Amino acid sequence: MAGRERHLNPCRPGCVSLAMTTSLQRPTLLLLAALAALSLAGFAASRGGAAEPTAGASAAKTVTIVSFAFKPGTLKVKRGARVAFSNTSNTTHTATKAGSFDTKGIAPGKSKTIQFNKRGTFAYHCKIHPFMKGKIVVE
Ligand SMILES: [Cu+2]
Repeated sequence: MAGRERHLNPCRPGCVSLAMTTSLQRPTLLLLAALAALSLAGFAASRGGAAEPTAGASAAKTVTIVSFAFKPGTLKVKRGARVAFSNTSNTTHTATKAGSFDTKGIAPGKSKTIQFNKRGTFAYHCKIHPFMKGKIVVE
């Protein structure tokens, strides 16, 4: 009896400290693993989410024509994105890049949508007011 206790006693602090370290480390490791998994999943989801609308071409970006300017002046989009040129001014305008795209005349209050399927920088202008300039950067 006494011999057994003496034999067990030295073990107990060791066992307890071992149990304590593992019980401390295990949740931390699990938590880290869970966080890593979550951030990976979130990353994958955000990547997938970002890629899908452009492929589906459902979400159009907008360039607003305000008086005699394109806003934003430079718009970055993903390849395949649709860009709506929305004319909020009281004059007809175009967004034109010779050889690439041409909205033709956009009457006040109207908009025209162009899909950008090629990568590159498209510097366009208004055919009616050539000083009106903008850029679409397709990535
Ligand atoms: Cu114009």
